[in-house]
Amino acid sequence: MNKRILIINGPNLNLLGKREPTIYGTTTLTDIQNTLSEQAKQQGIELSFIQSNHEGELVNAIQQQGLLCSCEEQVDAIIINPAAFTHTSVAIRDAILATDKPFIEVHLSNVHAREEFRKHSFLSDKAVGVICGLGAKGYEMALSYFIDNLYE
Ligand code: CA2
Repeated sequence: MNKRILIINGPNLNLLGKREPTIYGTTTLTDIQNTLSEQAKQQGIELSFIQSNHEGELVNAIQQQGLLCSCEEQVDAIIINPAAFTHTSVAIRDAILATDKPFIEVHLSNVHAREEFRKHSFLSDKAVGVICGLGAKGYEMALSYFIDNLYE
């Protein structure tokens, strides 16, 4: 059966490529999703995407796709850029942990080279891995990791 991976993007990431290109680059979220879809298609992996500016919507999507639907429909892994919710959201942490699925945390920017408050993440200690500072490439690397490791 094909593996499924959920790609989650948090608040304001819908603005990618349209504002603040010096920090977040010129690639749009649609560009990122198209590249990932192409990468996944070649490997027979099914991706689903959610971007939301609302914490509760992200929690609902994580519950729905990682826990509440039938076993065959559940995702096998999660790639998440929680954006600002990285540094604030116990609710997203709890939802992700409740799924018991492996996840990789991705950040476009190097959060450790920015403001102090960006150094703390409510997810990193439970992630399979954390990728930051490599721009859109970070999502591709996370997907590549799961492509190589989900079948073990
Ligand atoms: O570097 C990342 O990927 C972040 O998750 C991005 C978040 C930030 O709060 C995290 O600390 C690090 C912010 C996303 C905002 O995205 C924008 C994109 C274009 C223009 C304005 C904001």
